[in-house]
Amino acid sequence: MMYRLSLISMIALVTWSCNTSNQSSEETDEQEEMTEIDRQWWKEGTLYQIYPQSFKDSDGDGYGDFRGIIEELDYLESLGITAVWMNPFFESPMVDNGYDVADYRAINPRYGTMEDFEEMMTGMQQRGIRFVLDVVVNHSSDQHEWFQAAKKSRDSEYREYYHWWPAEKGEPPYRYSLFDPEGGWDYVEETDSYYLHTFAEAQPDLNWENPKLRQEVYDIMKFWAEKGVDGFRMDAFQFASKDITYPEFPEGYESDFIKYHGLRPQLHEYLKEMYLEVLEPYNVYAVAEGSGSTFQDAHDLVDADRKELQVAYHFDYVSMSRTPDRYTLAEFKEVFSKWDSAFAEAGWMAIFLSNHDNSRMVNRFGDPRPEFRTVSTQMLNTFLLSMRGTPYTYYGDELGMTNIDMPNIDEYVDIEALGKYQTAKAKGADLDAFMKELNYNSRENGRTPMQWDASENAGFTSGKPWKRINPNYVEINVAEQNDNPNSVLNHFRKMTALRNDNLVLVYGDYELLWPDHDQIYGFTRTLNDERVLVLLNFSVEVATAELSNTMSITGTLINNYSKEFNAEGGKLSLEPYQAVIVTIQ
Ligand code: TEU
Repeated sequence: MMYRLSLISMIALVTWSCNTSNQSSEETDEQEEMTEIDRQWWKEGTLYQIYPQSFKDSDGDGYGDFRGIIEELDYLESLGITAVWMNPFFESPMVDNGYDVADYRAINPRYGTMEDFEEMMTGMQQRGIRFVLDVVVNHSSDQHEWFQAAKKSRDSEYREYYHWWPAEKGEPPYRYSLFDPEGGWDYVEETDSYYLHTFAEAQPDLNWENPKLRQEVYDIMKFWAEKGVDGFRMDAFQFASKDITYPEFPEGYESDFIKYHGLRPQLHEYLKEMYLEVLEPYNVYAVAEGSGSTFQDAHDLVDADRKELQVAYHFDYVSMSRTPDRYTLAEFKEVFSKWDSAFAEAGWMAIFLSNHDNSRMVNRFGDPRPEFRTVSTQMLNTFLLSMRGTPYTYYGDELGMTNIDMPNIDEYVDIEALGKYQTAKAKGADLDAFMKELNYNSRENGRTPMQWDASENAGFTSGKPWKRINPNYVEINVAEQNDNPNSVLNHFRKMTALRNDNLVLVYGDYELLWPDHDQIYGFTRTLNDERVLVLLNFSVEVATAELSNTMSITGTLINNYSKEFNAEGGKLSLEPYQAVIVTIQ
């Protein structure tokens, strides 16, 4: 009902028209009648991120694979999601779990074949789920044939695909590496030179200043666009353009390395070129991983008139709550509210609370204790799915999957964690304190296998899982939650349905209420005459607030407590982690 009312008064300016293959003609007619809003499929609905190695194993080798995902296509559809972003599954020596690509057109056999991929993607698209590919082109693997040829001869046709510093010029100017404690240059004996790597030693940076390399990248993207992918997530692209005169950077510059390594003006030229070569002709969109350091940087990347990328995915919330002393609700409100206001008039962004580079959402922002895990995860999912911006849900967060306890470094395989450990050790840091923090925030937490049921190995694999399964799978799993109407899973499904049916939750203006309240995060969303109020108790205590007398509640859309929500006389009272969305006038 609300959906229809909002549509009547609007005409979409579909400036960059979306793929209409699974839109009904009725919907298309309605879009033509709309005004004011630039409707796009990638703004509406919910995106679900799958870490393929950990989702479902079909052949018992302990690694998730495409056929495992095919087995769960109906599950994906049941979630009410509208797109899937999958982490890399290309040929790779797996130094950084696939973010080190050795062949951009080949599938790592661990995940299956190209036929399996096509069947999986088509299966999603037939269910109204678009597919977003991870494009990792700031760097390749050192096993890529380009690098293998480039490192052997200074005359190789691929030499200029990478960044080199000839040893006869002496030591190269220091460059910071995110994963390598020894810095960003590594020596290669064959050609007596150093190559640059922003990430691990096995991830040499590609030279975007070279037009031939850029053309290779566009050709790779076209290859996948022709296979039918609907969008791209541009991994670490901020670092792609470099000043190849390699100036010295001031000492200690790494504390602000994005300023030095990221978003050179030339990058915008390259993105415009990519837009014209790939995004526009193939009618696909692209998400920016990282958005510079200012709002202006983000706008310059994603505003429609820039013709570069389309969705900003910034890191401000990621920086919050990285340590076990966590965040304050005031900070949380401030970060989300300021980004919302920055995008109120132009541009678009993703909203997320976790991903494969972070620990689990409920540990960082909610309350993982068994008695509060369900309600606090539901509260966070209510938040995620009622904000402006496209919600990006990480697999397992629809169940309330939690961090895994890994106090001992011997169990860690992630290159980032191992690099940080080496650095801490070399600096003589307090290793007990370091391990405590790593256990809380490491990327390993978010990569444990999906918890399907209470059987051995959580129904993830019949073999030995590549990574230890969180022992709490016995309580937290899909099978257990499927039949429980009050589960995190069924609440998530209600939220996706609510968002899909109410454009006010997608496009409505956001207004923060009670900015100083230290328990409640309340905000309204307004689109024409539609108005909803989102009420979230971020605390373990009952929380109260008073509603302004200009607002009256007309109905309840969702409530994670079975007790009826009432607000007699404008007095609100929320149970611990209660989350309610009401309509208001
Ligand atoms: O991450 C890019 C990035 O900027 C990282 O610093 C990220 O913030 C860090 O890993 C967080 O702990 C991307 C991918 O998301 C990441 O998984 C890869 O390891 C990285 O690129 C290299 O490809």
